[in-house]
Amino acid sequence: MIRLYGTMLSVNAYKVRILLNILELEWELVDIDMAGGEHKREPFLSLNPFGQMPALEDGDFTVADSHACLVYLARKYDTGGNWLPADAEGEAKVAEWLSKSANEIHQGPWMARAKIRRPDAITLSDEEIHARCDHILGIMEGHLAKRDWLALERPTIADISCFAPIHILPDSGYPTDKWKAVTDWLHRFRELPGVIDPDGKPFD
Ligand SMILES: N[C@@H](CCC(=O)N[C@@H](CS)C(=O)NCC(=O)O)C(=O)O
Repeated sequence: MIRLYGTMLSVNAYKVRILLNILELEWELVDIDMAGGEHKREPFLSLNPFGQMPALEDGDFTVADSHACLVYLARKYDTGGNWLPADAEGEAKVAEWLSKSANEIHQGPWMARAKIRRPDAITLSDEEIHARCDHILGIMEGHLAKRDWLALERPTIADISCFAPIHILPDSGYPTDKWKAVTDWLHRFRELPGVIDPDGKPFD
């Protein structure tokens, strides 16, 4: 049984929950008491010394970081390579967007949500966070105006990773509907079989 360490509110764990559900894998969530600091002490630190969620355990194998978890699950269990292609060009294109997700999307859209949940920890102004969201969503808008999916002709783990923080962005006070191509992409992604909302339910 695969065990995902995280919380239902963690956006980075949400990325991994989406793929686990799409691949119809058997798994369980090991709920981490973030308020109580469980992720900052052992035994969690042995899974991820950075003290961040998510981490994943599959038998004797463990891996931390949402993108590493996505890569592992896709390579191990999606043997057709649909979600993570094995050819150099395809894999590089997916990596391109995983990198954007870990950097620009984390520093903008993810931060918007983090500020609402932990205003004590995030001291950036709303203006700065919204400017960062404008920057990355503007680039995505131009990119998605010409294609349906971020990396390839089909959805990949790059779309999963970028979808999670951008889907929940309106709840953090940033309107994504001003970006038409991004809005259409979010809609297309929600329609895919197995995609779940942050509560773990299928989209209506
Ligand atoms: N690069 C990491 C970032 C992980 C991350 O920031 N996780 C958040 C939850 S969504 C967390 O654990 N925050 C608690 C902390 O940093 O103390 C990933 O993609 O997994």
